Amino acid sequence: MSYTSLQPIPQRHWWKLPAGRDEAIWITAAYGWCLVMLVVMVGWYFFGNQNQAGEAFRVTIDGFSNKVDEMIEEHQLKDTSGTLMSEGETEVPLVKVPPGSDYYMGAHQYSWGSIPVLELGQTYVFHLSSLDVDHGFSLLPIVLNLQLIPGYDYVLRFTPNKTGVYQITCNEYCGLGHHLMAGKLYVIDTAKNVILDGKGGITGMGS
Ligand SMILES: [Cu+2]
Repeated sequence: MSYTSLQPIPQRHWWKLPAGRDEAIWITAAYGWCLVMLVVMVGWYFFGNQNQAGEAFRVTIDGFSNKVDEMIEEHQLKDTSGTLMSEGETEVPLVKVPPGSDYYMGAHQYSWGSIPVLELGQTYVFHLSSLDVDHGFSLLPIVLNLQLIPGYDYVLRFTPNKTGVYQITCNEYCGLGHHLMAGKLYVIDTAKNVILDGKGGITGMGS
């Protein structure tokens, strides 16, 4: 039979009865697992490469914006005819900084400002910030998510280990054009002739 609140409970002080064997095993196992997870949670900080450096600096929007402009001015790619390379309706510049150097990415409504072209296996120091409101930097298909807040330079040391075209999306609602805020990042391998195909992709992969 079943009990409802209209009927008296089956036994007074039922919570004082000793736990059954099954229940005791379950509680012990769950508690043990909690302790394991507690240790592992701290362990993740020391093992593996999944942690970011957590390095950030206070900056001014104008100061950061100047850094972005200077970088684009100096390192925007040129095609064989010497024409500056860009993509899309809004002519987003393709920028290739020397390996080991800084890359300044200033997110703003509703663009990422530039398209990085990186060499496989080389380390770059990314500086990520916003030039207006809060934005979210999301690199796909790698699941890397960072919050970009105006006035802070978030430093990310990045060493790509796979060639390809990566997507950058904004994952923080930033205004009416938020859904348009899709960017991209190329990882090429010049030594192996995995290079830009000039049509929004790369060529020479899988050889
Ligand atoms: Cu957004």
